[in-house]
Amino acid sequence: MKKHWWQEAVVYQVYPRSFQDTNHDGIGDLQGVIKRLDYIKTLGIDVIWLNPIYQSPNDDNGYDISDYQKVMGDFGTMADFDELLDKAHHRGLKIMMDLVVNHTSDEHRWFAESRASRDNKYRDYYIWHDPVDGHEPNDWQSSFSGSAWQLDQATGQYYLHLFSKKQPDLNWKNPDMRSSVYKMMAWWLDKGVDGFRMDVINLISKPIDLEAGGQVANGPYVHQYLQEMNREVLSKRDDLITVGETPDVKPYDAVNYAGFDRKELDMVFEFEHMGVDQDPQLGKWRPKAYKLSELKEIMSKWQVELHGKAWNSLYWNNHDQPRVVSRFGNDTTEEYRVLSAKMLALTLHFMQGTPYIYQGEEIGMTNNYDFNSVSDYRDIETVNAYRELVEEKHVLTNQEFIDAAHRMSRDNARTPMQWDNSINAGFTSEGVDPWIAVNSNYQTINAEKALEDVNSIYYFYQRINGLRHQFPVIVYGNYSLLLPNDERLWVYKRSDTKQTMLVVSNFSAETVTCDLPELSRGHDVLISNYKDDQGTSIRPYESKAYLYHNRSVDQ
Ligand code: TEU
Ligand code: CA
Repeated sequence: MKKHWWQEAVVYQVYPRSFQDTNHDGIGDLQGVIKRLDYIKTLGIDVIWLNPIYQSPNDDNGYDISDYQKVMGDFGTMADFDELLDKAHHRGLKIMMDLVVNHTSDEHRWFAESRASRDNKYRDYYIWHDPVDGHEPNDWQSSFSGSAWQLDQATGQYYLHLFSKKQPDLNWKNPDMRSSVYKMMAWWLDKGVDGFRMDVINLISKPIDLEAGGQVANGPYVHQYLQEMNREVLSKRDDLITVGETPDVKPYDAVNYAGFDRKELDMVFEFEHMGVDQDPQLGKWRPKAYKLSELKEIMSKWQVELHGKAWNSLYWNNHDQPRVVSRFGNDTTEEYRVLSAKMLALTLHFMQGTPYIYQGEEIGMTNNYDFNSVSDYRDIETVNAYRELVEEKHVLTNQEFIDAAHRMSRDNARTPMQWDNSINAGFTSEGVDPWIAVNSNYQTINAEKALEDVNSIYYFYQRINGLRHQFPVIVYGNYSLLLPNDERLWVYKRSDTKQTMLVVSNFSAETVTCDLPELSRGHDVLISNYKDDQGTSIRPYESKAYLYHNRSVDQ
């Protein structure tokens, strides 16, 4: 199998709006990212994924783009971006941009033209449909509540929007539209960016039959479009990194999107493991307890079914997901928060795939339980779901919704990065109101404190990143799960011809005896979140990696 640099890389995701404000407007900006490049480099990062920085009315915080080749005023200027790119490259940090081409903002000039008249040359850049019996063309629903169709009075047709009504879906069947996207991509690559994270890229090909119900993902022409994009743009550059965000994919889909020989994408973000604590009907708005055995089964399946065929991404967090230490760890005490954050990091990062660390994850930032009214939330997904489920359909009470939002709202990931224990956590200056409230635990949880504490989660991530760069078996080795049915321990092996590694993690607050023979063999403890090793006795949230030299533990 040909090796690629991005298989050994570690990515750090920056949500600029919430990362660092430097011009006292309460909104993070590009100069703020520049200010924190050394903090990111010191963590052992190779690539920074920047969430969208393009001109946008911010209906969906930048995922509604009105000009792909202009920087959003809130974040600064193109000169600031050029400075960031240059200073990142000087530090050996690559920059991956967020490519949002399933849809634009309704304020994009293409849409302004498209909606102007039925015979406008941009009409076919979007997906328009006549009313059916005076109503929406079908029953597709937006991810942000309500119908996925919006009637445009001027021309008497509906346009499709899988997300907000200010995010009209682009028509990928239109070759002129596709070539406009490829030109824009090439423009950014000519500036020297190093790759793209592609937003809901498996939604770009809509089902042929609009009467088709069910899922829109993985439509009939998606692979033709991605192979064309690769041919026209990506293949013409060396050493890019690309990752597709692909809701509703299974491993066999991923082998088609990210197969080593497919000439489409390098890897994808799957969502299967992010669904273990969600209700089948109400999803995140009726969260449920998850079973470790189910989480292990899903992630182990992805490890095994992609091995040798395609590449995995590895993530617990991003700007759409709640904070993992609150979700799959234990944030109820400082001791358990620190132990379980480290346990989650080691468990994830010693698997096969490219790890993505979301800002704040490296200091164990938690969900925000301070928000007690829907007015505290900023995320369109949360606000629209409240209107639909509480106010319109009365499916949930106000408190049930707030309890669910405390656990699952995307805003849990979007509260400002906690840099120090000053007012506003050093995200913005004192006396300035940040665009969303800072989590009140910033005096306990902040980067400055982490950098001063050799036992902090930050330095544990730094060690993990170092080990990944040191031991090929972590990157390329086989993966096999042990104790699949155990609901407290996650134990897996990584092996190649030279080395075997064992990772043992306790997802519970109890001490568990693990009498696997592997635990009593001669080994070195490579890394642990405890100071000592008590062999088969695995303490609360303990996580350790054993390295067996020159022989498989089966021997
Ligand atoms: O998210 C796509 C997506 O599937 C989200 O709706 C996600 O499933 C949901 O938020 C999880 O609760 C991408 C971006 O990451 C997201 O921020 C945007 O809102 C969305 O696309 C539209 O661009
Ligand atoms: Ca700012």
